[in-house]
Amino acid sequence: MADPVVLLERPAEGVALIRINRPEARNALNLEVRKLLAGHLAELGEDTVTRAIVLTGSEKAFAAGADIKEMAEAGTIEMLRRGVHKLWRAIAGCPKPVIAAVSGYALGGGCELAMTCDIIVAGESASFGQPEVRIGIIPGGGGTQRLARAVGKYKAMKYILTGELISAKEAFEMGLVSEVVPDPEVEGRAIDLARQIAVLPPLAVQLAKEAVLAGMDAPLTSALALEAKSLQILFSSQDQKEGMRAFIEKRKPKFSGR
Ligand code: DAK
Repeated sequence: MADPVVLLERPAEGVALIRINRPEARNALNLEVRKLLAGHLAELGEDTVTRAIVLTGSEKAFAAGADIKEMAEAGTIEMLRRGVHKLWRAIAGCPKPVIAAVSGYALGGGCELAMTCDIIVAGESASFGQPEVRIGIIPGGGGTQRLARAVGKYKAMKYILTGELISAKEAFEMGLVSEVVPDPEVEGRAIDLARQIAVLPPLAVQLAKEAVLAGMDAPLTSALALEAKSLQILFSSQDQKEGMRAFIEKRKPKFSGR
């Protein structure tokens, strides 16, 4: 059987691509897939070559949610024992930019997975949603919080309480996705964005991601203090000197990642 998660090392310099590969189950996220995703993201987060990561699925589904068949008969203690929330944390904790390339369905845990990414590129016929309520549960991978933070209380409530799907167009209009592109261009566009990020100074990229994410959870004054400190820290980096000197000397910068 084909690997349920495939890691493609270098579709472009400094870029890694992770593909969820269970098309026969609409890429439902079973434990094996989640563990593989967490493992790959942890490894890519640490290696010195990867600068940006693209996470994608197949043509019909980015991921249709957690694997319903795997959890249908589970009890509370079994759910506790599986520790799935720890895997979610590992996925969300990647220090490098992760770009979701979404084709087809991104539902339930699939929508939550996309929302742990930093940029979401969607195909025109992609659809998003948190339909958990329809099967007797609620979003458990961050959906109640990340969707409300992304689109606001009233839109989030509408979709979480009805389970109604969200078209790519609506998702873009409400701020749930970064860009909508023609279906055949989704992966290429995501790789292109990753390539743009991969040539930038990685410390600045990392601290920018950290400041945005940590700042969203903090009061404005603390968030602004975090931003100021992160900026000051970057003045110790060689890449800051190189970037600014290259601008002044009218040449292309050569970033070292230091
Ligand atoms: N789980 C398991 N199998 C799934 C699946 C899923 N989520 N989605 C699709 N499949 C399987 C179908 O059962 C079918 O399998 P066979 O019958 O061929 O064996 C195959 O994929 C093709 O599906 P369909 O025939 O239904 O394909 P369609 O193209 O007609 O429809 C669809 C695609 C995505 C609209 C439909 O399959 C669908 O509605 N899927 C379910 C969507 C859903 O309800 N998603 C939410 C799941 S609940 C947690 C954190 C998070 C979560 C849980 C815990 N913790 C931290 C503890 C998350 C929960 C969820 O995501």
